[in-house]
Amino acid sequence: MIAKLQYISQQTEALTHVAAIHKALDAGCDWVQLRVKNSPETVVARHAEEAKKLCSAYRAKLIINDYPHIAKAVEADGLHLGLQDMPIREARSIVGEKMIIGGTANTLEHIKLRVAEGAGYVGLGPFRFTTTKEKLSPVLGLKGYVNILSKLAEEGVTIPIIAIGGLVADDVAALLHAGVHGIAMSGAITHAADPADVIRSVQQFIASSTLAV
Ligand code: TZP
Ligand code: MG
Repeated sequence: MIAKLQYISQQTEALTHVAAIHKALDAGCDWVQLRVKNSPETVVARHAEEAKKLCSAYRAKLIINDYPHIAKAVEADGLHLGLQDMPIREARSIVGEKMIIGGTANTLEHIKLRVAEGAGYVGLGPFRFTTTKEKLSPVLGLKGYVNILSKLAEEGVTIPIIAIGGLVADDVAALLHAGVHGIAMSGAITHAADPADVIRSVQQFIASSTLAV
């Protein structure tokens, strides 16, 4: 089962990745992605070990961005790969059959590629401009999501779609209504004065959208 809210880790002046993850876990996140950019693999591996210990203590799921060997070594629950990363099929041979592999997409064609590759979910975005990711793909906006999701439905393509990119709690209801399975958030949680308040709002939107179905 793919969760409805994924926290994407982000380092700040005040917080390391692991401290940011700890804060998100305390605030109620139960699905976390360790996303470390521009660091040597040995450093990422150390963060991953610490993140794994923390997530296990909180009974939260841990996804590792970019590094199949690290995901395997720390026995993460999942691996997330971008379009420029190792193909999902190749990563599967490293991480084994059980691990969830999520893949990034920006278009309908990317989603179909991810399905063909055997992804367990797709991170579709960006929803709007964000400084969290470098080399951002074209912004989709709500219209872009509605367009892509309706074509997926027409063509009978089923895979959990996770919206990502500049999301705040107030975006969640419309995106769930458009048909996304869940959402991924980084900055809106990391930089919140009260992350628990953001997570509570998101979870309320999720609960009311589930009731509406
Ligand atoms: N992929 C597309 S946008 C994005 C990623 C990893 C960044 C998400 O972070 P934020 O701070 O929620 O915009
Ligand atoms: Mg990547």
